[in-house]
Amino acid sequence: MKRVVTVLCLALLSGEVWAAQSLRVVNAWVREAPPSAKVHALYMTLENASAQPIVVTDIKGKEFERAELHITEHHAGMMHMKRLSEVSVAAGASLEFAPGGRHVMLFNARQAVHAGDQLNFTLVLLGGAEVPFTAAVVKKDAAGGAAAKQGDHDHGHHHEH
Ligand SMILES: [Cu+2]
Repeated sequence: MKRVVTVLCLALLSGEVWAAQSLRVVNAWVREAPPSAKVHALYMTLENASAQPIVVTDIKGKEFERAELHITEHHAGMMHMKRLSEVSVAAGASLEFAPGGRHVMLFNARQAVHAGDQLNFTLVLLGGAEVPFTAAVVKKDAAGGAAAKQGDHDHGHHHEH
């Protein structure tokens, strides 16, 4: 029995490494918020290059006290945010975190966050493997602002207070 357990553990371990190596985080960005903001939002695209689904169970942000996987839903004209216990990226597919949908809610920045900063995050996968990545802080005005790039709004739209 002990031997069976050992073999299972080894299989799980190699599975973890493989999953961590197959998941890529692209276009990760954090929306710049007013200095008084208690929360920030992180957006990104997760790409699964493998032939099996990869499940993300948690996320950690070095510069924040807490980070949660969230989704914004619309019910009868009302907007709700719901915490997700996990997200699954299908085999060979990508999963988008974008304004108005999935996002990572970041609570209580340990220090001021400014456009241009690079922040450090770690995705935790089912089984415990971790995928570190960085996200740039970007200043964007409206929700979405798909065309907005870093530097596009450096002409007086500062939110000082
Ligand atoms: Cu949220």
